[in-house]
Parts: sequence; C-alpha cells; structure tokens
Amino acid sequence: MKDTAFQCPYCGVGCGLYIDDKGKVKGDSLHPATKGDLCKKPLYLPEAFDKGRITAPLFREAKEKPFKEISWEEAYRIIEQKLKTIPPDKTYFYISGQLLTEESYIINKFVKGFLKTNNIDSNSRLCMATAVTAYKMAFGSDGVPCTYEDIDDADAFIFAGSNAAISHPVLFKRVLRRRRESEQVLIITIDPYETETARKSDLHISIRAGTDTVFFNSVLYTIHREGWVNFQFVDGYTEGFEEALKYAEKFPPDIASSICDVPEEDIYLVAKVFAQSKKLISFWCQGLNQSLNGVMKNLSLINLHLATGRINEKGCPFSLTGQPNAMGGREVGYLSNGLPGYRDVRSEEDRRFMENFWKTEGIKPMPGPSITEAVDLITEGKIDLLWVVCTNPLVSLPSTGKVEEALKKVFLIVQDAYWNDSCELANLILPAAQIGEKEGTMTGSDRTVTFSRQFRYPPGEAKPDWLIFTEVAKRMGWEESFNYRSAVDIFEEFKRATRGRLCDLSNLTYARLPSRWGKRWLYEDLKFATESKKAKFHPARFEIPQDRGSFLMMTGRMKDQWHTMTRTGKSPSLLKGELPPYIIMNPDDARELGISEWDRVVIRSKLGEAERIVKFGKIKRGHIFTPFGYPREFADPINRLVSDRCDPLSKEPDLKFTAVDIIPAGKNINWCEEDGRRPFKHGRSRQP
Ligand SMILES: Nc1nc2c(c(=O)[nH]1)N[C@H]1C(S)=C(S)[C@@H](COP(=O)(O)OP(=O)(O)OC[C@H]3O[C@@H](n4cnc5c(=O)[nH]c(N)nc54)[C@H](O)[C@@H]3O)O[C@H]1N2
Ligand SMILES: Nc1nc2c(c(=O)[nH]1)N[C@H]1C(S)=C(S)[C@@H](COP(=O)(O)OP(=O)(O)OC[C@H]3O[C@@H](n4cnc5c(=O)[nH]c(N)nc54)[C@H](O)[C@@H]3O)O[C@H]1N2
Ligand code: SF4
Ligand SMILES: [Mo]
Repeated sequence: MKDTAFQCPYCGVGCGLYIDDKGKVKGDSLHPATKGDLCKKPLYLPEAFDKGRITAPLFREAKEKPFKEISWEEAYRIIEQKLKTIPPDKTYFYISGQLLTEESYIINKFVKGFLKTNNIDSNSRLCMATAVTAYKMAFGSDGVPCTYEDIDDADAFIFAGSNAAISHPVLFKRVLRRRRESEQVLIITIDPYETETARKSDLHISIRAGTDTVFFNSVLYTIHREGWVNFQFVDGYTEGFEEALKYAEKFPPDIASSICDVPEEDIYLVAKVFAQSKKLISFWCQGLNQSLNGVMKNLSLINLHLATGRINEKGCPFSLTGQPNAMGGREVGYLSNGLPGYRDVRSEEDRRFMENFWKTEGIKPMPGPSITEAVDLITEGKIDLLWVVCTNPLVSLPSTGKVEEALKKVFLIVQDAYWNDSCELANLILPAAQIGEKEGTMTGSDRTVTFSRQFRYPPGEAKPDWLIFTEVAKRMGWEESFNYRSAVDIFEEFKRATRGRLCDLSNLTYARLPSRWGKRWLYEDLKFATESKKAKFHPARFEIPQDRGSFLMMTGRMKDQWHTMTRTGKSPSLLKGELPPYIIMNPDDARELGISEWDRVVIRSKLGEAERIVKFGKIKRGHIFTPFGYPREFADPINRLVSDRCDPLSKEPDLKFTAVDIIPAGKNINWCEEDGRRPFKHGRSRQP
C-alpha cells in the first residue's frame, strides 16, 4: 500500500491526512489549509476500522423480532416497495454533516428532485442551523468570510461558547502559535465553565449561561458611548445600525453586568479590543448556536464586527463548523429548505434552475419540517417511514424519551457504518462504507475542499452511501438521472450546479484538490450577498428560558471522543484518558449539598433522570456541565432530560440550557477504586 490522502472524518477544521504504507495516519504537510498538523483522534482510526461494524443488510418486519441477514437485492426491494406505497410526505430522511459532498448531493437530488418532498433534514440542524441563519441575515449568505490564514496576523481572538482547544484543536493550536510570535496577541474566552480553552486564554469571562446577547449588546452600547464606532464603514457598507443600537441601549454595562454576572470592566475591555486591536477574529460555536435565542446571540456578536468594520484585513466573525462536511452539506443545500449552490426551495428562480438542471419538475416550494418537528409528526402518525443516514438520533436528539417512542412507531431504516443505539429500534439496517473505504470530497471550515481516496475495502457487504442511494433510485425508475459509475461523475455534475454562484466550485477537479473555493475573503470588495449589497445589523433581542431548577445543565464534548462514540469508543488508546460518565460541578455548590468529588448523583429535569459521578471544576456556581454522547451501554442518555424547544428562526434545539436538580446518590462504589479515575471499559458492541 502506498501513501493515500484523505480528510479527517472528525471535526470541521478539515485536516488533510494520509495513511502510510504501514497503515499509520499522518498529517499531510502539502495540505494548503492545515499544512500537516493534526490532533490525536484520527491517529487511532485504524484501531477502530473493523470493530463493531455492520457487515450485511439486516431486516425484521416487527421490532420485537430478531434481525435476519438479507441480500442487498432484498433490501432494495423492501425500500422500493415502501417508497412506492407510502406517500412522499409521509416519508422522512435524516442525514448528516459527516457524509461526503457527493452523498449529500445525491440524497437531496433523490428526495427533493425525484421523490418530490422536502422532508429531509440533517443533524446540522442541531449544530450549524443557527449560524447559517444568522450569517444569511447579516451577510446574505452563509460562507465563512475569511480563512485560517487570517489567524496568522491577527492580534485579538475571542472564543465565545467554544471550547476550541478540544473541539477544534488544530485551529486552536494555530491561534496559540500566533500568540507565541507576538506579545501583543490577546485571547479572550467567554464561557460559564473554565474549559481548556479558557485556561489557555489571557482572559476568561465566566458568563451566566444564556445571556451572551446581553453581553454583546452591552459591548455595542459601550463602543458607541466611547465614540469607537467606525462610521465610515457603517455608513458605506451596512444598514440598520440605528435600530440595533437602540435595542442595545437597554443594556448599559451596570445592568448587563448583573444579568450576565460578569464584571463591568470585562464589557469595557471587550469593547476596547473591538475598537483598538489591529485585527480581531471572533470564533464561536455551540455555546451560542444551541440556544433558544441562538440566532440573536450570533447576530449580537456579528453586530460588533459591523460597528467596528472588523472584516477582511481587520478581522472576521468566524463561526466554527462542527462536523467534517457541514460546509459541503450547505453547498448542496441539505437542510429542509436548501438546494445545490446555496439555493433555496422558496425561490422560484432557484427551483426552476434545479428542475432544468435535473431534468425533472415539481420541486416543492415549502421547506419541509425540521427533524424535531418530524419526531412530533411521527408521534402523531403523520410520517410512516424514517430513513436515518450517518447519525445516531436515539442518543443525539433532544428529548430522547419522545424520540424513542417515535423510532419505535415508524418504519425505521438505519444506514450506518457501525452498530449504534438507533439500530436497536430499526426495521432495516444498511451497512455503509466509511472514510477510506470509498472516495469523495468534503469541505472544511475555511472552504477548502479535500478529496479523500480509498485505501481499504469495506467490510463484508458494506457499500458507499452514494451507491446505496443510486441503486434505490434506479429501482424507483429514475435510472437515467442516477446513472453514475463512480463518485467523480457525481462531483462533476454537482459542481456544474454551482457555476456563477457564491460557492462556485466549477473549476475544481479531483486532481486539483485540495483547494479552496471563493477568494481568500468572501466579501473582498465589501459587496455582500444581500440585495442592497450591504451587510445588515439586526436588533439582537434577548430572551431566556424561564425554567425552574436549582442548576443549569450545559452539555457538550469530550476531548478524545467523537459524539456518540461509535468509532472513537472502539479505540482503547482514545478511551484511556476519559473519565466514566461525569458532570462538572462547582466545589462550593457540591459542599452545600454534602457531595464530595467522585460521588454519584442523580440529575433530574422535568423530563427525566440520569446518573453521573461528580468531578469538581471551575464552573460558574449554579451551573453543571456534562458530555452528551455516551452510548446507552455506558450511561443513561443525558438527552432524555433535555427539552426539544428550539430557536424560532433556525429551529435549532436549545441543547445547552436545561434546568435540573442534583440529588446525591451516595459514594461511588461502581467506579471509584482509589480516586474514581477508573477509565472506561473497552467499548463493546451489541451487534446481533
Ligand atoms: N445534549 C446535546 N446534544 C447534542 C449536542 C450537544 O452539544 N448537546 N450536539 C449536537 C451536535 S452539534 C451534533 S453535530 C450531533 C451529533 O450527533 P450524531 O450525528 O448522532 O453523532 P455521531 O456519533 O457523530 O453519529 C454519526 C454516525 O455516523 C456513523 N458513520 C460514520 N461514518 C459513516 C459513513 O461514512 N456513512 C454512514 N452511513 N455512517 C457513518 C457513525 O457510526 C455514527 O453512528 O449531536 C447533537 N446533540
Ligand atoms: N473532541 C471532539 N471534538 C469535536 C466534537 C466531538 O464530539 N469531540 N464534535 C464536533 C462538533 S459536531 C461540534 S458542533 C463542535 C462543538 O464544539 P464546541 O461548541 O466548542 O463544544 P461544546 O462542548 O458543545 O460547547 C462549547 C462550550 O459552550 C459552553 N456554553 C454553554 N452554554 C453557554 C452559553 O450560554 N454561553 C457561552 N458563552 N458558552 C456556553 C460550554 O460550557 C462549552 O464549554 O465540536 C466538534 N469537535
Ligand atoms: S483538528 Fe479536527 S480535523 Fe484536524 S485532526 Fe483533529 S479532529 Fe481531525
Ligand atoms: Mo455539531
């Protein structure tokens, strides 16, 4: 085997990697965006390639029955028969930001163009939908305005609701490298918890969860009061400043400081950094996105960039992409409203274009329901078939009690590389090839498209996702429109749909990748993608859930594990450093409840309970933090406790704000040997 290049299948940084002739994963120093850097997670991919895989299609008509192995031919026939008898609007497709671009494109063509329903959503709804909405409202499109190169000469960085040190490690390392180069460089982290990112910053602002909109509004107020607004930029290139400022004036620093529970000086300092730094990049992620007022949180931060002209050579509002191909998913339009090339089903012109392009007709103009709405529709008996691809909803969706009921009720197809918890409720399971077992492209956070080559065979009967979709399409009678010999044919078709669009990939070929689409600065000439070509301020309204409970539970990530752990959980090397399922608690809060470190507690919300052990940490009083992704064999699902209320504009669920009570549950006899640091047992698989 020779060296084979591929993109890391984990976070949105999109590191270029290769696997060498001995089967070791290394950083690809020729990759233009990440230049050979990488973190720990992909190093252990080979340990997990073959553990707990699904290797053949499995079927059972009734959920109480055991699965039996069937052939692909039988599996396709079952799907064909279902799709030909169930009305399209009673089917639903739930896909993922971890699919290759070619795969997302094909399933969208299949569903929106040929099955003719917009009943499709991606797990990015739980992740990027808020940032997408806010970017579109402010700039008219949702591409990230700058690139990683901008880190190398910036002198101020803000991480708001982002634990990039563990979530986007290679990007964070680049920021730290920049700081080592110059004493002027300042890193500020805004997070209720002193995360690794906060510890490595110059200033940690420990904000009360849910109140970022107030904080940033107050910063805008201060910038204005101090005479720091860049009116040349505001007047020349933006609209709506007055309205945004008028709303921000409700939050002078003394009021904001008590709502956010932060010192007034910190508000002043952030205002000053916006006004006086040379170049400022603010990075944000799920602490802003997954909130009831998530779009407003995003806009309140973007407003600051507009008020001080911090774009292009002066800075960037940089939304960190979670999954490795959430950007590619946006390019193909994989949420329930999207169409390829940053198009939208609501636009007649966009629909007509895609209908001509696909040689079809009748694309529906109304966006389909989001995934949390679809769960309700299933419960109400309005959706009969759910096809889940490359995501694990039984663990990662909010209100898993409700999700479980829905998955039990619906005819469930799970298409996954590994056996996961959602498989337990499936009727039909389709074995998918994973990264390295198929080829295709993904786009990282800074718009760099990377081609991943194949370097191993899929186990058993597993097939690339795109092939599964095209085989079904052919049986549906759409042979001519889905007649691809390989991924490259799909890419060549897709890229033509982007010609002349903001995300124009039409000059890229597999041979020329990795390469970035768009200019270094998406809005180089300060002409934005809005109708007036101006960027837009929005009054960033503050709203917070009025839940009752003695603690606020925030949920998030583990350093060496990826979400629901189907792959990273199979690597003994990656499990070694992780604690058994825990919460982070402030020691003073714990003492008041008579809880010692490593004790067991029950966390209770109005939706359910879960047990965890307690680890002490510097977290704001009244807040706890816990990772969300443990498979059910390790722990009670935390998302059973989390409500499915959503941001009204983006329909992204509020996953970071759950009112809970903590009930001491005694000493930790199960886990605590000496200091409780007994690591996970090696991940098992319950595959039948
Ligand atoms: N409480 C709480 N809940 C959350 C979050 C939170 O912060 N708090 N975060 C949310 C966010 S941002 C996200 S992105 C989601 C993530 O949630 P999920 O998407 O459910 O998590 P993953 O474990 O990444 O699931 C990916 C699945 O794809 C499979 N897979 C890997 N490669 C392939 C492939 O090539 N083809 C196919 N078909 N399958 C493959 C894996 O085995 C796995 O089962 O969770 C969300 N849920
Ligand atoms: N190791 C690892 N890396 C990953 C992933 C993984 O599973 N594991 N998943 C990837 C994906 S899909 C995503 S989306 C990203 C997510 O990356 P991040 O968003 O960085 O990760 P989270 O832990 O979900 O949340 C970040 C922080 O938000 C804080 N927070 C909660 N509520 C608030 C609030 O109201 N205000 C503020 N300011 N902060 C708040 C939490 O304390 C937490 O530290 O990570 C990606 N990278
Ligand atoms: S930083 Fe993200 S993309 Fe890069 S190697 Fe780590 S997980 Fe993979
Ligand atoms: Mo995500």
